[in-house]
Order: sequence, then C-alpha cells, then structure tokens
Amino acid sequence: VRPVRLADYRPPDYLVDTVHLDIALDGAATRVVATLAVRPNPKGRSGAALELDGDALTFVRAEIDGAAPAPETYAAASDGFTLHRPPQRPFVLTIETRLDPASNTQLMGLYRTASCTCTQCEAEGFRRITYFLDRPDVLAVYTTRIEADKAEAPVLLANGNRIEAGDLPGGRHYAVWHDPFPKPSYLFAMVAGDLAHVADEFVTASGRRVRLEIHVEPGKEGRCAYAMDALKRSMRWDEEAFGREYDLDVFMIVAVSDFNMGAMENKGLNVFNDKYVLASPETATDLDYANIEAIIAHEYFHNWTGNRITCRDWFQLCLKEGLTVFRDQEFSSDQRSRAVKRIIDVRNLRSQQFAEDAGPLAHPVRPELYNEINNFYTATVYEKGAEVVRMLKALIGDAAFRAGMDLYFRRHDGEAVTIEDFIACFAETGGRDLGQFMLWYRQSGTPEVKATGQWDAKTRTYRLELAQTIPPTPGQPSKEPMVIPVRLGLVGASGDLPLRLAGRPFDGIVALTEPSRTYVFEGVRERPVPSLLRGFSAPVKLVHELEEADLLTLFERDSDPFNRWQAAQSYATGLILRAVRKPDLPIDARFVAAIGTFLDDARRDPAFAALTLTLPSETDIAREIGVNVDPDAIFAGRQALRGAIGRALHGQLMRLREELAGAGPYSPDAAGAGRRALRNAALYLACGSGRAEVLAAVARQFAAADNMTDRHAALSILTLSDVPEAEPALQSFYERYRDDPLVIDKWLMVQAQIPTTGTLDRVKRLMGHPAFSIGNPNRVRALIGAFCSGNPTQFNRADGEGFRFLAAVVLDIDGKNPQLAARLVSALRSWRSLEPVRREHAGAALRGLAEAPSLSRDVSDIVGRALA
Ligand code: DPP
Ligand code: ZN
Repeated sequence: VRPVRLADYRPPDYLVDTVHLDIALDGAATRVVATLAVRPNPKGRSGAALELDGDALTFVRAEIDGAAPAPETYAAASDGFTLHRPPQRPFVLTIETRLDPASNTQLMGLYRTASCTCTQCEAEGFRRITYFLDRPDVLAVYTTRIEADKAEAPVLLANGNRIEAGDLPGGRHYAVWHDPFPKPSYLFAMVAGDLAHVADEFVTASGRRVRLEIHVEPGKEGRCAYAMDALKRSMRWDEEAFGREYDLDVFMIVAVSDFNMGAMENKGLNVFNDKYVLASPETATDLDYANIEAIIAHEYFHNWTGNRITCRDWFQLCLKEGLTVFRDQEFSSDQRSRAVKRIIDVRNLRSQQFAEDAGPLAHPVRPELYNEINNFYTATVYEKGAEVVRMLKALIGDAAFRAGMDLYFRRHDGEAVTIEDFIACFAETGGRDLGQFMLWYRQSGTPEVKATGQWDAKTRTYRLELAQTIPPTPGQPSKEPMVIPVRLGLVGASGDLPLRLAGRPFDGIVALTEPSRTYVFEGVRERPVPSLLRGFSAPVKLVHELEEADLLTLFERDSDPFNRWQAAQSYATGLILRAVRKPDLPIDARFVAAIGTFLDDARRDPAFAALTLTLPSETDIAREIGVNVDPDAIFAGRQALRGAIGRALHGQLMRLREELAGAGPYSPDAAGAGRRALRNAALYLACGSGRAEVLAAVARQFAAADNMTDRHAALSILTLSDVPEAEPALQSFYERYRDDPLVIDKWLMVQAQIPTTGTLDRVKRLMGHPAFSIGNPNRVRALIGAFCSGNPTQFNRADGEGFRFLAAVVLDIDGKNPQLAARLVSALRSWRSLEPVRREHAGAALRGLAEAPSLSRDVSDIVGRALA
C-alpha cells in the first residue's frame, strides 16, 4: 500500500457542481443511478483523465451527455471508473451501479441495520455507493431520490429539504430531497426504514422556524426527550456563543443500532449510534446523559465547523474535529460546571491522548502521511486538537478569538480549507505572528515542562524557571521549542498573592517560547506555593516536585479548582507509586486525614468532590511509571490506598452518602448527577474497608435503586470487589434488562472488567451468549473493548493469554469490519512500556497478526506502526 502524503496534495482536475442520485432499494439488486454535472477545474491539469474512486462497486452502465461512450474511452472496475479523455467543457456523466446493502458488514457506504437501511460516508464511504471524486474538496449540490417498498420502508430521508414524494405501482413509493448547500461527498446521507419519530420546533434568532425530528426504532420514542432537549440547547448556544444560526428548514437525527462511530454530522440528517440518543432514567446512567448532550451538540456544531466550512483534504481533519470538540466542551461547560467539565476532559486527554502520544502510534495533530485515514480519528486529532484551539484562545484573548472565528466564518463559508487558512484568521485579529504556534499541529509527542522555583525573602522575589523538552516520536527524532501558555499564581497563607512581573501587575499567564526561561515575580512577601498550569492551560506534562505539605496547601487553598483537584491527584499518585515500589510501607496518614477534612465540606460541590475522591486510575499510574510496567503491582498499590482510606473513613463516607440521599424523583441534571457521583464515589472507597455492613449497603442499593446510575454503580462496585454478592446481582440484572441491548452492554462491560483471573474465560464464554453479536460494534466494544482497554491486570496477564485472545478476535472481526478490528488493536498501543515478560508476549501477538494472510489495510497499518 502506498501512503498518502500531505505534500502530494493537488487540486482536483475536475469539479462536480451537481449530483442527482437515484437510489432504488431492492435487496441485493439495489440500483444507484448517479448523474453528475462535471467540468474541468481551472486549477487542475487540463486534459487529464477523470479518475473516479470506487470501492466494491458493481458497474452496470455509463453515459456522457445522454449517449453511451465507446468502450475504449473508459474503464470500469469495482475500485474505480476512468474516463481516459473527458470533454474539456462541462458535461453530464451518468453511471449506474448495483449494491447489496445487507451484505455490507463494514458499515461503510449503504448498509442494513436493524430498523433501516442507512449510510455512513465519512471518510471514504461514498465511493461504496457510486463512483465519485470522493475527496472533501469537491463540493456539489445534491438531489436525492429514494425509492423503496412502502411497507418495508415507510420513511425515506436524505439531506436537505424534502421537495417531492409519492406512491408508485407495486406497493412502492419515493421521496426526493434537495440540499441547497454545496457539500463534500462524505456528508451525503440517506435513510430508509420503518422508523418512528418525535418532532419539535426551534425558532432561530432571526425568527426562522426549524422542524426538528428524531427518528428511532418504533417503541423507543419515549427515550428521545433528553436528546431533543440537548439539541435545542445546542442550537441556542451556537447562536449566543458563536453567532451561528441553523440554515435548513428541517434538522433530523436518526438513531441506528449498528454504527462504527459515535455519530455522524451529515448535512441536515445526522446519523447516530443509538447509544448516544436513547435515554431513560431506568436505562441510562448520568454519564450516558452527559455523553448524549455532548455528542448531540458536537454533531450539530459541525453544521458550521465541518459542513459550511469543510476540510481541503483529510490531513486537515483536526480543522473540523479539534475545533468542534472545543466547541462541544465549551457548551457542556456552560450547561454544567466549568471546573468539573475541565477535570473530566483532562482526565480523558491524559488517559487516551497522552498514552497515544507516548507510544508507537504517536502522530501530529495534523498528520503528514497516512496509510488508512480511518485510523486517524484519534484522541490526538480530536482531543489534542481541541486543546490547541483552547491554547490559541488563551494566547490571543477572548475578544480576538471570537473576532477570529467570525472572520473565519465570513471568509471561508462554502469552502474547503486548511489549518493555515484557519490560523491566518487569528493571526489577523490577534495581531501577531502564529508561526511558532503552528508547531502544535506539526510536532507530535507531549511536551514536558519542568518547573523550579525559589523565593528570596530579602528581595521579596520569586524566581520561577520553566524549561521545556519534547520527547522524540516516530519520524520526529528532534523537536523545536513550542509556544506554551502557562497560567499560574503563587499561593500564600491566605490565598493567591498579588504579583508583579517585570514591573507590571501580573495577569496570570505567561507564554513560554524558549527552551527555558526564568520569570522573576516581585512583591512576594511570604514563601509561596506555586500553582502552575492552572486550568490545565496547555496539554503538557508538568514536572514540578512539590513537598506533600505544599500539595496540601494547594489542595486546601488554591483559587483554581483544577489545581485543587490536581494537588489531591498528585498526592495520591505519589502514594500509589510508593506503594507499588514498597508494598510493605503503611500509607501516609496525613493524606487520609486531609481527605477526612475534605469530606466535611464535600457537599458544597458534590460533582467536584466526587472527582477529588476518585483515585488515579491504573492506567494513570502506568503512564507515570512509563517503563517496565507491572499491572499487577499497580493494581495492588492502588488497592492499598483505597483500603487505607476505606478503613479509616468508612463511617464518615457512609454518613456523607446518607446525607446526600435522593430528594425527589431522578433528574439527569448536573446537580443531581453530582450528588449521585459523590455518593457512589464514597461507597466505592468505603467498600475498600471490606466491612460487611458496607457491602450490605451496596447490595441494597443495587436492589432498590430507582435509576440506572445507582444500580449500575452498585453492580460495578460488587463486581470490582470480587465478592459473592456479585453473581446473583449479575444474574438479576440480566433477567431485568435482557431485551434491552444498550443496557446489556453495561452487563457485558462490568463483567469484562472484573480484575480476577477467571475473567478471560468469562469473556470467551460471553462471546457465545445470545446477547452478544460479533457483528455489532457496540456489543464488541462493550465486551472485548472493555476487556482489552479497561481491565489492565487481566488483559495484560503475565502468561500472554490476553494478548493472544485479542489477536484471535481481531483476525475474526477484520474479515467483516476492518475499522472496528483496527480500533481493538490499539489496546496494544502502550505495549513497549510493559515489563519484559509481558512485552515479549504482546510483541509476539502483534507479530502474529502482522504475518496473517489478507489483513485489512486498517489493521496492518496499526500493527505495522505498533511494531516499527
Ligand atoms: N462522526 C464523527 C464525528 O463527529 C466523524 N465526523 O466526530
Ligand atoms: Zn466530529
């Protein structure tokens, strides 16, 4: 396979102005007639052949301006259609193909899911529907006619507005949809099936009425209310925060049960994984609700950042994804608690993106080469991409950032653009050169910022030295210094000290641009504790050796909530690391006492308190250790800290839980979710005591819960604690929800994460359970994904069985759904940091995969890079 390179980008030789698609659904003989208005691109090579992309297509016929071309003038294969000498003027190309949606197990292109036939075209799925210039810089106006059996598919949807519909002979019917906004092929969508829907209306800021529809499997209408509410809040927020109004008469969401991704932002017709639409208190947790809110917002926000302005090529993926993640994070922050949202996002960034950046799959936010674009929908492109936008805002300020966004929308509406085009807008409104800032898009690896400081009592100054290094990553042995915004303050006995820097009042942020730099703060009257990287102002690893007493100062007094949380995490991380190295030492009682004091006040901000009480994960600790990782030792060290807290504080924890007990019926709002999160975090820690009355309380909560959050939390505590109460609870959970696949996913997931040696056999057994299906991505992720990525001790078993299991499953899935298979392999992205025995087994499993015959491009790309 030849890699695709950013440096090789060329404008297309031809453009397509309009597309008429006529799709007649008819099982294995589904017919697609595409009528394309083609013209030579003035920016392309004149006289070049027209080479349309195709993938697994069955060609039937072609016409140019209504006449069949001579056979020697074109070539049609399953993977492409070429016109050797196309007319050098506008012409109409008609091509007919045949498809079988039911046999499409890749879930790319046109495929069958339980309730309907639907499409997924990003990144390169449109070429599985018809031959096309399937690249994001070819923007066309689409008209789509769908025809189907009326009983089988009473609902026919496509992008845009419906302009015509009617009945046909033989029990068939049709609908015609027109989308007036030029769009790239990856945003095409159609859906046909037996769907029910709920409808609502939104009136835009300028007074236009927009019809909103959420389409679901019949019987699931009652679970759409939260998604609809989130959609309306998203539409309002984008008007208020970014001045962006919706532009069509109708906005539709369709929930489907077989979907590779979370959701897809097709123009006017978003297709969603049903997991991110359907929710009721009985079936969805608070986390599910928060995810639904965020993903509904994310896809809606793409209408401007992605659809109206799209990417010139797939290397620019972060142009739409990083920016849109930033926008959905801002939305959730405004809807909920900003500090809590920031902590959750940073936890996720560190566990996913930092891990990716530290291993063989590291790549820049804007990669410069790919073998398979589907493998670049990564934490780096999405989450680090969002951090880069956040840093841009911090560096140029809120007003210049908003002005830059306005300029971007004004200047590039209707275009397919690059990161350079985007950044140029902010260079203009911020009045500064952003050349060095562009390194955030080009250099991979997580920068390390080392801080050392010294207070001088005589001169009342504090000298802070910040030094940056960026580790080598694949293809990038050496790096240039980046521009790193560091928010900071100095904390004294009664809070933040007023500071001066270089003779001026300090505004709370410095931009480190050199390899190292010393800042001398003036007017510092007492010995301060520096609070650095407030709000996690840059996606870097901060190395700052603080005494435990100083960590406690920050934990208790920092004005920055993120750093209060960080101080507790850093303290706990240090304790777990010590317990890993010296298992016989007792746990530091000062930390436990500080947690006890904190509990007295925890009710003031329950959501924040819950995060503070959540111990660093095993993966967090593994990342800190970095080399020769032994997951069993980490597990034991973390349990030691949990046990010490539980034994010392179980009474207080259980009282807090009691005091927070629910008032009134379940509501998924942030306040209620925060209370439940704190109650369940307290219960988890208390359970570390191993006391019978705590376990009994968990079992009671499981049985009596009136919502899925509490029931699921109890089930998870029971299974993680490996107690006899777990089995009957699992049994009763299954009986209760056996007909509800999305809930059964939770049942599969908690079992996959049990940290004991029987789990691998249990997972293998569950693969044969009627509730499991290897063809459904949600089931696969719930069972196999959770085992490989969410059960560090059992996946990384010292005998290598976990790795061999993954390799076997990947080979099986690869034949059906390469995208899904490749995702699973990335569970091995940190394999080189394991201790030698496990590392050898993991390497052998990867090498075994590499040698397998007929591996997909998706899997061989990941395996190849992991082994490189
Ligand atoms: N559906 C994916 C997302 O919204 C890809 N665009 O991020
Ligand atoms: Zn997106």
